[in-house]
Amino acid sequence: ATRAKIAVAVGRGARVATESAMPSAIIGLGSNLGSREALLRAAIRVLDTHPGIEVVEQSRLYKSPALLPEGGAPQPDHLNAALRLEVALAPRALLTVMQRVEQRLGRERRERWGPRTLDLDLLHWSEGPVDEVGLTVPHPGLEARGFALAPLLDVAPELADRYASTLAALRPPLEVIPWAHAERT
Ligand code: A4P
Ligand code: MG
Repeated sequence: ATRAKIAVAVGRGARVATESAMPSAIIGLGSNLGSREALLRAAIRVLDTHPGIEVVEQSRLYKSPALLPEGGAPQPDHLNAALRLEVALAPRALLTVMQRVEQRLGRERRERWGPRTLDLDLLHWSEGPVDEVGLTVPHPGLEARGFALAPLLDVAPELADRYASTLAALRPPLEVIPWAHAERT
């Protein structure tokens, strides 16, 4: 969505939207089934068409082996990325939009941690922590997951003080893949 559309969404009397005036969200995207990169790209496009959401930055694309639950069957590698969004929505409303995008792009919700066509997680919210039923931000898994932290830091350098040493200690098995070539690797 354009900045003009967001200014409309926040209503009359709102200050002209500038980068610093809008709350920002960092969201993580993941896919390990189907046309993985195409699904991530489609999710980015759909999110950006929402009148209350503007995609302002996109991370590099990362490939990593699936982090599995104890005793879990093997799964295909994941592709992960992160986006910085400027949003004119409350975090709960943003999560609802994210879940609709997951459904629209065919996520099969069979089992927790199961292979998924598309997984969208709200990793960070600029206005502070959120702790509601069904919504915890920062995302509870963030500090343990290199595949979420690495793309997050691509688009949120202001969070390096908080997370860079955690990411370095994890030494995750991540590979950076050029966007638009992942399906050929
Ligand atoms: N929920 C609460 N807080 C949040 C938040 N900040 N963002 C609730 C998103 N959702 C949040 O999520 C279950 C419920 O979490 C939602 O109803 C929402 O109200 P889900 O997406 O349905 O379930 P899930 O994704 O299967 O579980 P979870 O715990 O989110 O797993 P993750 O963190 O998504 O991990 N390995 C690699 N290499 N790369 C991956 O991306 N991903 C996973 C899944 C496992 N292994 C992986 C990867
Ligand atoms: Mg999830």
